[in-house]
Amino acid sequence: MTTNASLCRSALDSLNDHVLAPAWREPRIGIVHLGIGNFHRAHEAVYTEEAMLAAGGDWGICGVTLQGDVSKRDALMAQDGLYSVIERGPEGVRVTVIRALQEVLAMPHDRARLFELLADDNVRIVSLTVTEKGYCRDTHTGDVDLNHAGITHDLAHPDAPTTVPGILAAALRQRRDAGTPPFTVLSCDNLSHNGAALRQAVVSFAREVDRDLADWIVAHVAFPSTMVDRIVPSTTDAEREAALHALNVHDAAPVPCEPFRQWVIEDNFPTGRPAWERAGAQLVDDVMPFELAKLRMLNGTHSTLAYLSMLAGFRTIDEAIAHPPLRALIHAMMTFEIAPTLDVPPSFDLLAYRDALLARYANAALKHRTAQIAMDGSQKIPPRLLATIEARLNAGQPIERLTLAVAAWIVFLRGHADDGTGYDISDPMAARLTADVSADPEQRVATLLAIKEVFPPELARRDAFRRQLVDAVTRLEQGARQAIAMESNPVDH
Ligand code: CS2
Repeated sequence: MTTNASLCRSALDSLNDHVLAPAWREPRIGIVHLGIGNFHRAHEAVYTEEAMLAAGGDWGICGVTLQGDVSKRDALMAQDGLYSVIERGPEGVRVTVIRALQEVLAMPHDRARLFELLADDNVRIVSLTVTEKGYCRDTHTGDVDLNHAGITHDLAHPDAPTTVPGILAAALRQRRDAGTPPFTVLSCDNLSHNGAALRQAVVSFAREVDRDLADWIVAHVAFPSTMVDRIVPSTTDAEREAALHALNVHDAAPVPCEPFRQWVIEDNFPTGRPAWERAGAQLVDDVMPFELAKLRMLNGTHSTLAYLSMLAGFRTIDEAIAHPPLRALIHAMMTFEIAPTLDVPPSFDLLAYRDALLARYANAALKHRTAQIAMDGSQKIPPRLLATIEARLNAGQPIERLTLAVAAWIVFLRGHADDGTGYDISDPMAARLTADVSADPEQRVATLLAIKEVFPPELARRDAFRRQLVDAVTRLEQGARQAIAMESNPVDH
């Protein structure tokens, strides 16, 4: 059966089998979310809808895209904010239409409406998934990077901000000036101490424009930390077809994801929050152990798999993990090099966590592209891999597999796989990262180690690290599959 109908709220009655629960009261907007990408739509939005179904509350979401592109806004608004989440797992496919998203805005076009909502005291949470680069930080100080073009713009035009720190500072200034209680700012990005990192970026930006505002933010605004987890690839035609097949209406913006999801949240919301615990979120006092475990175990091995795969020619994570030597390498890397750096509560079984990750990677229905994970390496490598390497070096422990991962990124920057297939380097620092095309690995490693935005100088100075990196780059240049096989021994070095 073919149809021309598209998803819209008036068609929800015919979709009762594809919503979380048929009864639904349209909420007012209580959350503004910056960075309305696939991740948010398959994660926080789903938790929030379930929380509203279980416990009520006006926690409708207004999603904001910051990239100047109106196509996502238009596609979602044409569907009244509805879209389907397509869970793909070993048990099959489940298609659910999510209703929590009430409005979508595109910056800078909808600035007036965005600031109207940010001033509305029914909006009690501003959450974010803007990826590492959205924080515009100087990686060493953690303050906003005053040389960042967007920050320079926003400091010159604080009433027409374009960056995340600029938008949040302007919105909080509005609240302070109007005497409205501030919203809670909730980072959902893969950064260590994401709440504190965001607070520092916002406060350091505010300090440049208005010292009192900076002090007011420190005194009054909560920035809880979170650990977010769900593997959410980008959308392809396969999802649009799956949605049409299941719903018999067109969905231009479905989101694929794995069945697994996890959200650990520091419970610090002075003006309230949805009952996310009713949707399975863990509300805790200290997120740190969970955050670091996820960042180092999952994201660290994801990036490792991504760069080695780009060289060896594996297009998806499941294809990569099905290659026995690569699986053995990742297993050993987690067991011997990453898990020992983590200080988790006794109830957190790191080896079970490792095994669960390997099982998630093996999900052949998901087709999570390694090229997607390989993007933005300059932003991802430091928290995912370099922090672990530093911890191990400080403890006098070996770093072979972790170093191979960083070396794989360096070789990846040459722009082609071992079989000669070319690919683009998508990274805000791409020009600098690819400037040195010297054939000498020692020279290239030295050039990259000198980039302070990526490599902390204390680490770059360590001879043992530099030497091992040069060795690993040399081995990888002789063939990634061979280098993987050499590192796949299941032993602690
Ligand atoms: C991935 C993450 O694209 C990437 O860099 O490592 O998006 C990963 O899938 C999520 O953090 C899983 O929660």
